[in-house]
Amino acid sequence: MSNRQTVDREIKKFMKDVRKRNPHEPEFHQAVEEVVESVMPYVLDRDDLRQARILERMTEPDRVVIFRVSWEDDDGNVRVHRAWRVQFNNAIGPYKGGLRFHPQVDLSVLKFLGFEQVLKNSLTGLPMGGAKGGANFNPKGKSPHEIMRFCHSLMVELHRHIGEDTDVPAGDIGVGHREISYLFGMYKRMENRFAGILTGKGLSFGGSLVRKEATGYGSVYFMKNMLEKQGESLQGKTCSVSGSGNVAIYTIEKLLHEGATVVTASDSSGFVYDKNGIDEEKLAWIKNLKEVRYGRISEYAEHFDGAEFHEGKTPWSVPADLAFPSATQNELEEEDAKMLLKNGLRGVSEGANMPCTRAAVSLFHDAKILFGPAKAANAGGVAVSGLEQSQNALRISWSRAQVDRRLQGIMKDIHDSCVEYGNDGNGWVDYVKGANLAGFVKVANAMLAYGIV
Ligand code: NDP
Ligand code: 2IT
Repeated sequence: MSNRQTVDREIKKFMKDVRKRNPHEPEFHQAVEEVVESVMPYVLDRDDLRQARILERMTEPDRVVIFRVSWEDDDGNVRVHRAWRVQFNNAIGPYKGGLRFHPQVDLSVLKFLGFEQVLKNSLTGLPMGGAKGGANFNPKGKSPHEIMRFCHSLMVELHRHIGEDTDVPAGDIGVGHREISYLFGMYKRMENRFAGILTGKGLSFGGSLVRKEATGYGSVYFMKNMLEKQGESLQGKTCSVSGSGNVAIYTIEKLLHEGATVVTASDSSGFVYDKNGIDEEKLAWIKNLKEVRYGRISEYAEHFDGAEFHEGKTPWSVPADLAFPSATQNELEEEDAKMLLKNGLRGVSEGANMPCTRAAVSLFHDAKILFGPAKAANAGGVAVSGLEQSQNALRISWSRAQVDRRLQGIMKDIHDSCVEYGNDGNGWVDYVKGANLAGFVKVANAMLAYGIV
């Protein structure tokens, strides 16, 4: 066993090199550092992994494709954007991971997401490598025709780099059912092939039941598993949710099924606090607002009595038993964590990718509350994407109940892997360490088996 000093020295040395090799990529450094802190003691004890420089190889993407996307807006102006596909690691299966359309997308964000995806996909137990892509394109305020032209133009390049046995993109922030449909339509036309090259497709053209709900449902199943281990349930718990997109909506829906009360939702303009709770009827209204009308969450407070809109704020000042950050990275900071803990917080399930800063996570750990890290807690989405790939390959469709049962089984298995690798021996589980180590070991062993490639 390496002693703590040696471990700390090696982590420092490793991170110095990562920062030097990848300057100006703070999100990527953040994601790598968290993993390296978890896995370094294990790596130092395995000569084979050290000699093969597995950690160095795993933090370097297999390849990054960068390309221009030109398109014409409704006023006839030519617009130019940049898009990326980061194919991070395919040791255990074809590259798999979402596409994000957001003005703040850059290489750092996509590398952090791609790196996380490698370990997340490994945790699902399904044969999927990790990738991420997207563009610095802001879908907000664009007409449906503009979105269509952008998606079509993007696929004209992307089609060369993907395929059902190569790389299978899906949705993420700013990429939902509408965008996936446009992307799929152009791929099919260009290649004259109908194949499972994207997931999150419409149900009439190869999509899977429960894919839309999977990330949010999975995040709640993960919390349920953590609570059950403590002999508790979701029944009667007060929950705060951030975001009001795909993940947030189906997190709220499953929390309602489980008898919890949800008092917040948000978007980038602020959050709504509904002290009476968001019920099924109000949730149906939010779905229409966000999935059909593409409107703003502030309208909720205008529509429902007793609800307040807090402009420019995040929901973490509201007292809650459980928090489900489900919007974006670093949206829950140290001060938010302090406030939540002061107000009696008992658990967090990260629906978004890396929504809590490292300082916030550290406070949650010190307080020994339940903390489900993103790569475990939000793995339900990509897991059902994997099930969509299986259904496409078999040319069959499973029922809603079949897919949901598999999703619940996968979330339980992920939970149990985290417990196995993250148990401190005194009854407390470090789910961050557990998820990082369980995800890492499988990919590392596969890479080792291939030799130096
Ligand atoms: P959506 O685009 O459907 O929703 C995103 C939500 O987050 C919106 O409410 C959006 O508000 C808000 N948001 C986005 N960026 C910011 C920001 N910079 N500041 C504040 N709020 C912001 O995306 P998803 O729900 O699909 O994704 C949410 C998170 O979940 C992301 O971290 C994503 O990577 C992660 N995830 C998604 C999966 C999926 O299957 N979709 C799977 C696993 C993880 P606004 O509309 O105002 O921008
Ligand atoms: O972050 C994620 O896991 C996703 N955006 C889903 C990826 C996928 O391929 O379904």
